[in-house]
Formats: sequence, C-alpha cells, structure tokens
Amino acid sequence: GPVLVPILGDQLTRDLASLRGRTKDDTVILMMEVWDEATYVKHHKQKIVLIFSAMRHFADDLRDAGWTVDYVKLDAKNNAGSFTGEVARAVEEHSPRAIHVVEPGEWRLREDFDQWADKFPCEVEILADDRFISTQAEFDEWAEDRKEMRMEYFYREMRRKTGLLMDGDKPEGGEWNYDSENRKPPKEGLDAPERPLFEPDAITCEVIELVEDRFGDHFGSLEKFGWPVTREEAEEAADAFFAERIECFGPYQDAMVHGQDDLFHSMLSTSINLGLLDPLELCQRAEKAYKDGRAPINSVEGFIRQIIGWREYVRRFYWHQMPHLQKANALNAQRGLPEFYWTGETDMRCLADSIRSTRDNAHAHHIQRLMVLGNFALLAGINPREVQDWYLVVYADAYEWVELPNVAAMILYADGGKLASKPYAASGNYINKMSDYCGECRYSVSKKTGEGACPFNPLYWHFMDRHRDRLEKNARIGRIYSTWDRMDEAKKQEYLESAETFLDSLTPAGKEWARN
Ligand code: FAD
Ligand code: DLZ
Ligand code: SF4
Repeated sequence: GPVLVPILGDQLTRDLASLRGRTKDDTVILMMEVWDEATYVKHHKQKIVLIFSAMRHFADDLRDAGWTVDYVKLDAKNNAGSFTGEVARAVEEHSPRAIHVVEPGEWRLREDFDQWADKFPCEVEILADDRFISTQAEFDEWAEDRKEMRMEYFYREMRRKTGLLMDGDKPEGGEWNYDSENRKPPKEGLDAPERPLFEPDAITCEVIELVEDRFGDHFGSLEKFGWPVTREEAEEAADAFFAERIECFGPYQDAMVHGQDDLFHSMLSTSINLGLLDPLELCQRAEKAYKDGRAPINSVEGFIRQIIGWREYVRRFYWHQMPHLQKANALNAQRGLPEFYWTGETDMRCLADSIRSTRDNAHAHHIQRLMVLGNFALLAGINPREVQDWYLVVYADAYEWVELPNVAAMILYADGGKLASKPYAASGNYINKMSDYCGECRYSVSKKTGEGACPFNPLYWHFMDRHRDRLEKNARIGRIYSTWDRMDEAKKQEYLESAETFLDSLTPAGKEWARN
C-alpha cells in the first residue's frame, strides 16, 4: 500500500517534513475535521472557521498540485470524531504500508499518537516538526543545569544560529536587545494604517454556516472575520506589514489605544501558527527592511526577537516542562475566573476594551494579553486552570504549546519563576502611561483606595502583601516592600480592605463557557 500522511490543522505547508521526498503516486494525505479537536475547549467561532477554512483551501491546493487527499469533513457520515479514530478508518480503507506524521504541537495528542505503532498494522513514524528554528535537544541541553531559564540568553543563541542581525559574532548596532526604545506611550491621535481584511470566499462562507450551526454557543463574534486563510492571503498580509507598519512596530509595541485593534502589530500569528507563513522568512524580510533603511533597528530587532526569541523559546519550554506545567500553581491561586472575561461587562475600561477586541477579532495585542487581562488575573489570584482555558478558547492563534507557557509561566508566575524573573504585576499607573484608557474610565487611576479608585491600585498591594514570603527575596521586585513598610498601618489597611471589597464583588463565570 501507499504511505499515509496525516496533516493536522496547524501543519498547512507543502514544506512539511512528512511530505518531503514523497512521491505523489505513493502517498495518501489524510486531513480530518474532527469533533474532539473542535470541542476539547469551546474555541472562539473565528478560530474554528479559520482552521477549517484554511484546511479546506490547503487540501484543494494539494489536489491541484496532483496529490491524493482523503479529506474528512466534520459532517461526513461516520466521522469517527478523533484523529486516532479517523486514522483507523483510513488504515482500513487505504491499507498503507506506513504512516508518516509530523509531531503534534500539543502534549495530549502526542500521548495518543504514541499509541499508534501498537494499534495499527503498519510502520508508524512520528517526525520532528522542523518549521521551528531550534531543536528540542538543543534547548534541553541549554536548559540543563540552569535553575532559571532566561529567554534573553536563548535568544542570543538563536541570533548566532540564524545569523540574523549579526555583525560577525557581534550583534548588529552593538546591542542584542533594544527593548528600552520600544516603550513609547501613544500620542494623542496615534493612527495606524489598517491591515488588509480578507472577504470570506465561498469556502469560508460554507464553514461560517457550519460553525454557526454546530458551535453557535461558543464564545465570540463572526461578523468581522477577515483572517488570511491561504498562503497567498497570508503573503499579502505580510506585504502590508512590511510596507506600512514595521517602521513603527518597535516604538509603539506596548501602546494601547481604545478601539484600535491592530496598531502597528504584524497580526501574523494566526498565519505563522497554521503554517501559512514561514517564521524564518519573515525575520529575513524584517532584517532586509533594516538593511534597506526602511525600518529602524529597534523595530526590526523587536520583531525578530518575538519570533526567534519568544516564539521559539515558549515552544521548547512547553515540551521541556510538560506535563506538570499544566497543573503548576506556585502562588496557590484559587479564585474563579470572573464572568466579565466572557461578557465584557465591567466598568474597568482597559479590560472591557481588551475583551471587546477579543470577542470581535479573536485577537488582542500582546500588551493587552499581558498587562491588562493577564495582570488582572495575576493580581486577583485567578486559578491557572480557568485562565488557561480562557486564553486557549478566545484567541485565533491559540494552541496549547504557545498559550500555556505564556499563561502559566509568563502572566501567572505559576511555575514559580522558571520562565520569568519576576511576576509582571503592575498598578493602574502602568496602564495609564501606556494607553488612553484611563481618561474616560469610571474609575480614577490616581485614586489609590476606596470608592472609585482604580481596582488595579489596591489589588497590586494586596498581591504584594499576600506573597511577601516568596517575593521579598526576589532581586527584581523585593525592594518594593520598603515602600509598603513606610506606609502607616491605617493606609495599609485601606489598601487591603479596598482590594477585598472589590474581590468580593466579582461574579465568577459559569462552567459552561470554556468546556462542555
Ligand atoms: P506581533 O506583535 O506582530 O509579534 C510578531 C510575532 O511574534 C507574533 O506573530 C508571534 O508569532 C510572535 N510572538 C510575539 N510574542 C510572543 C510570545 N510571547 N510567545 C510566542 N510568540 C510570540 N501567541 C500565540 O501565537 N498564540 C497564543 O495562544 C498566545 N497566547 C498568549 C497568551 C498570553 C497571556 C500572552 C501574554 C501572550 C500570548 N501570545 C500568544 C503571544 C502574543 O501575544 C501573540 O503572538 C501576538 O499578540 C500576536 O499578534 P501579532 O501577530 O500582531 O504579534
Ligand atoms: C484547533 C483545531 C480545531 C478547532 N479543529 C481541528 C480539526 O478539526 N482538525 C485538525 O486537524 N486540527 C484541528 N485543530 C488543530 C489541532 O488541535 C492542532 O493540530 C493541535 O492543536 C496541535 O497543535
Ligand atoms: Fe483600567 Fe484603572 Fe485605567 Fe480604569 S483607571 S482604565 S481600570 S487602569
């Protein structure tokens, strides 16, 4: 028989390791829309539309190129509902001599795939996903003997490995990292060019109907769906970024403006994660923009760092730390996720705007994910499990390998500081500096306690106070306790009581939102 090549929903490239060197007359490609994947959490409707539509377009593309594709639609009769079930069906049907599959991005699937060799009467080969720049072995070796793994040092290895922004063995411009130049507050009227939105074609429209019909109770709106669903569209989105937005990407990377959902971000994460765009190629284009004098070093270095630094790093950190990362809860956070994360109904304007963008676009900027939504979850002590589910559901670019390290380790400090050197805790002041949110908020950012005070202010001290034992010893954050200790007892009590009153006022979300 032929070789069976299952291709998962986030492996949509003809460069895939499992296709390399294969001949068309000796290969059956298997692509599966399955109930288990569509519902293991109740993904945002746009996320399911994006994946199904991109899968269908990619299958057509493969067929046009002469490949044999066994494509199983969600509504296909007898759809077994899971990858393993559908592979079993395909093994019956095609009697393959071997299965070649690229490793899945998620632990839960790897556990299933590892059973295939025993289950199926043919050879099973699980190949490394070489769409990444680093290898797991490289990372594991690097991480060995380190108590703390810092992205910055790993990133420098990746710069050396790729030669990106290198001047011999020195970093271009003399510095490895220009982050200090990337914190420009938004000036009034900061106006970014609009990113291209892609009108749903017939295939996407059919999927939209399917999703409305089968997943109507999932979070999110489909009205503004405009994600690239093909390589061509993704290339067009990348062209627009490199032509119009990369120049300001760096300086305004951490800026937030009410109602502006893209600013100068690339908005390419969905396409990169699906396989429609190659991360290394994007970095090379960024480098070229610098060499051609079209973008400053801080923008280009910042963009490259997000991709060959953070993105690579979290991919490897995930596989290094699983399965325990999923259960980590170093700060023993136990509070339920507030309902407003789903409804957007809160008077905190920064949160409301970030959640609105999340619902409308299945997207929010990094800084909204980190310093608004994440910071709140950290300070309020929301349990990691529910925060993880939320992030996995709501973003169109979310897969556990990238979501979990960002949520558990980066925002919640649930890993006890393996990834981040300190918790990203901040009071309202930070949000006020980096956004235009506070001016029209019902709360006053300058008011520290009591009725009408920005909730981030008392929550910040409540957090610092309750985790004193652990954080006091931290070199980067410990000094803050001298400020706390200088306050008189009555002031401290006011902070703590204001925080408690606010926390007591939160309504926890019902269980039906994230999981069935
Ligand atoms: P840009 O700002 O243009 O950045 C360029 C690229 O760098 C992104 O497309 C992305 O591929 C990569 N990148 C940037 N930051 C990170 C990071 N921290 N980790 C990994 N890659 C990064 N990104 C996801 O792709 N999927 C997720 O599920 C996800 N969950 C997140 C959860 C939290 C709590 C936080 C703080 C961040 C998360 N991120 C996630 C990272 C980041 O927020 C998004 O990649 C980014 O907002 C996507 O928009 P963009 O393409 O415009 O990014
Ligand atoms: C996220 C997702 C969804 C919603 N549906 C499918 C699907 O029906 N078929 C598929 O092949 N992949 C899907 N995916 C993506 C997979 O869950 C993804 O391959 C894993 O999360 C591994 O990263
Ligand atoms: Fe957010 Fe506080 Fe500013 Fe309101 S005042 S927008 S709650 S930081």
